Amino acid sequence: MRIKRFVAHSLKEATEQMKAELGPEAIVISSKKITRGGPFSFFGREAYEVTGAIDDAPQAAPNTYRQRSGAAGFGKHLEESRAQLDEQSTLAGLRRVAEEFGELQGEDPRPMAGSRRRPNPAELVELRGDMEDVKGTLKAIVEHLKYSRMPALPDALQRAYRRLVQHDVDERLAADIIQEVYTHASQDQMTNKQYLEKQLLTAIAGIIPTADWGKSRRKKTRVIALVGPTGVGKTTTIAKLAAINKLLTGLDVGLISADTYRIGAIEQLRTFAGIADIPMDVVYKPSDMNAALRKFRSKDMVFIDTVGRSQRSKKDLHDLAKFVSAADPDETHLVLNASTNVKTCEEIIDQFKVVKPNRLIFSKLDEAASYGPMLSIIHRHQLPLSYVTTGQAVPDDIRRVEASQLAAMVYTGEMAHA
Ligand SMILES: Nc1nc2c(ncn2[C@@H]2O[C@H](COP(=O)(O)OP(=O)(O)OP(=O)(O)O)[C@@H](O)[C@H]2O)c(=O)[nH]1
Ligand SMILES: [Mg+2]
Repeated sequence: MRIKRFVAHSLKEATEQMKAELGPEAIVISSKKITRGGPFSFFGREAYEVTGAIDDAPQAAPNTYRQRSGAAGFGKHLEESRAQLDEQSTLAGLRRVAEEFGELQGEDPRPMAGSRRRPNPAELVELRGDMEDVKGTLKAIVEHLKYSRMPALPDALQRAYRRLVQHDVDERLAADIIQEVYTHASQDQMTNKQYLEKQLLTAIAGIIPTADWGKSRRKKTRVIALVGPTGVGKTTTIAKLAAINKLLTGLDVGLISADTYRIGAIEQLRTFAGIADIPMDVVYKPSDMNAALRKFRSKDMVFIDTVGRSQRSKKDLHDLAKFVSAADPDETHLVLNASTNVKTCEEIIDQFKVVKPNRLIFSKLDEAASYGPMLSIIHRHQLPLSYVTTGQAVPDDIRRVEASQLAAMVYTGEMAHA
């Protein structure tokens, strides 16, 4: 890959220079107006800088993909490309960019290291800005190479890969899913869009762990606790579940509130319990939990509402864990807001391990821009998804989603119909 900067009085002129020098296949990696002084300032007049690149490495010939990558298919190839990219292209590119950068600046980068002169603050600021530019340029190159190195993959699968990534599915996971479809499709099937989409949905569904809905074999009463960060919808979800199980399924249900921390929390659940005519008890300390559960021992189901806690407060989580372990629930559902980014969800799951959740509930799907993060999280942690909630209405806005429905939601970006 060759990378070069072009400076001219207009963007058009700079782009034309780039095409003339690097060829018509060259791509613009970045462009900007130059306002500061320096070697590109054209003596104080406005100037435009275009950084162009051309990948002069030979491309894989179409349809040799399958032969070259063998049974391991696309994912392996992508991994190889990534490794190659990381270890060779990127490093070599980095070196070249650094050299070209030095040349363009008219400086030899080495004297800095050897000389005793300390750069002044203005130089440091400029250097930092330049480094940011280089970082941005390299990121763009990596993106470009990633896509330009999979040209032999059938169009339908390339589109599917992009669609999954656009819907916020982790790139590696998306590649694994595409690989699964690619390695199992014949040459004819590769051109059948409907077939590929069906296989794709099956592949996505295949990586979603499913919850075991069997009744507890330990005891008659199924004890279900909901835990999670603040405001994710734990109490509302308990109201929905309790109402459905009592009013629609006809089960005998009890409620326990262990949230004596937040002002109004107990009243919130008590109001609902009154409306739905469900008995409710309040547990102020972990040692009271047993007595409350004993009171409800003839019930079919007991739901325990807990206090919302930040994943960043170890002490609070430790206290919460005492309440939960005193209840020894059959199911502990960790509630996550579907709009929370993957990194934060990861942190929540890691920190909430002290309360030993064995199910996930994603709440507020009605507010989420995409469902890809849910797939990445469920898959990575192998925690089955028990419910999703889709609005504030009790009890309507809650549902179980089958793996196939979730797969369709992730792929289409639309909520699946019940
Ligand atoms: N849009 C939307 N709002 C929801 C959903 N579920 C709950 N909410 C709203 O989210 C807000 C907080 O809900 P709560 O049930 O009190 O949340 P919580 O997790 O119990 O909160 P804390 O007990 O304070 O930690 C309320 O306004 C609910 O109506 C949902 O699925 N979609
Ligand atoms: Mg609550």
